[in-house]
Amino acid sequence: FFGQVPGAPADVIFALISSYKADSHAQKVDLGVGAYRTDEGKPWVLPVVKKADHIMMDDDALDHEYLPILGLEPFRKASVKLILGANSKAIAEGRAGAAQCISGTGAVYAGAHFLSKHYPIKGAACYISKPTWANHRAIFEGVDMQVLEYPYWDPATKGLDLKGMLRTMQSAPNGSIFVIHPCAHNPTGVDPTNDQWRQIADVMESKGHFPFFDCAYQGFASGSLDKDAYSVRYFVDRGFEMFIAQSFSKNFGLYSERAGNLTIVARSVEVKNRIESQIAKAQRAVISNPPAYGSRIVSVVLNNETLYGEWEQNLSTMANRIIGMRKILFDELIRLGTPGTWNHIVDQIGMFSFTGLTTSQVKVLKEKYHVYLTDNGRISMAGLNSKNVKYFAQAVDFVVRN
Ligand code: PLP
Ligand code: TYF
Repeated sequence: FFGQVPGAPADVIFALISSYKADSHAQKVDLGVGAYRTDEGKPWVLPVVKKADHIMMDDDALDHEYLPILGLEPFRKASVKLILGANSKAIAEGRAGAAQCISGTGAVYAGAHFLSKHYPIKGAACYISKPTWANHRAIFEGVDMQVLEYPYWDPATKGLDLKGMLRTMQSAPNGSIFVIHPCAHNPTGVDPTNDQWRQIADVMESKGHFPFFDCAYQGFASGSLDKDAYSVRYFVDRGFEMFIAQSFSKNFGLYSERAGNLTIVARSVEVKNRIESQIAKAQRAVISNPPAYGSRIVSVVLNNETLYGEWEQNLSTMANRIIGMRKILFDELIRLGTPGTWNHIVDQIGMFSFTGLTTSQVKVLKEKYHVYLTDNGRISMAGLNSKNVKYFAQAVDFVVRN
């Protein structure tokens, strides 16, 4: 049957993980995947997650029955509250809905799939930022939507190309779909300011565009969960209907447990219920119902004031270590007198830095220094630690000079 099937290319990031693992060099450095590491370069199980684990293990009432199709009720409620804020008018008015999904990826997929079936404007295109997380294109093309790009990164300023972004939003047909990173943009680490969000909302409102937020790093950008939700809450206050895909992979360190949620802000309770019913129908055919373990952990923490406070502290530990590494890397490059400007290393936020290194420089980093990062020059800051940051700075210094 399958003699004609062509092979598909490997996922870039997962291929990078494999080549890093296969490298036996003692000083190898992994700056590829966006996963938090301790200063010892090890994965970190958050202490609050360990606590939640024990609470669950001691709970004799827990069983392994199926969850409902849309997932664990207290998880869904808490996820919506986390992103929209406890005082959100959308929650008070009962028009905020939720579907537990297979982590952030599954939430983007569930939303994209729904839009491909039910978006009122036939043939509406979906705009993603240039650059963005590679899966955005794959997911929206996978549900047969036309994918276009809006400018985001300005290589000249190593910052946001706000003009280009607004120009594209302005010239896109009315009612287009825009996938937006609410905080800690992947891969650039560049976010709009509050005033820039206002300008973006102004254009999107006047054009009747639909915002689809993909929130994979709440708590990682500013270290404050509320501040990181600013853009989403601002858009809700302005009266937008929207989807928000939420991932708990990074902020809970639950990568493999696939805990995520699609928050839906609709114009009315009625419409919210109908959207949820359609997503439930689609979800039934794809996963039947979501997995329980990760969502139970998240739910235990989000629904307990003490544990919530501990989670915030764990988040600060991660965010602050990353900020510290930015500073050390920056200082090192300045000390070495590495040609170019490096302020963007400390100005960018979240898990990633978009260094501005070229594909050929990245190649030398890998071949000569055993430093692994994506071809676009993105580094996962969490891969840097007190033992390898100077080595990395020297490697960058070399490739920039040669
Ligand atoms: N969206 C963005 C922008 C991401 O960077 C990621 C992963 O890092 C995700 C979504 C989804 O990740 P996951 O499926 O592990 O929640
Ligand atoms: O960009 C990253 O490193 C994270 C991790 O299919 C990731 O988003 C990468 C690829 C993928 C899923 C997660």
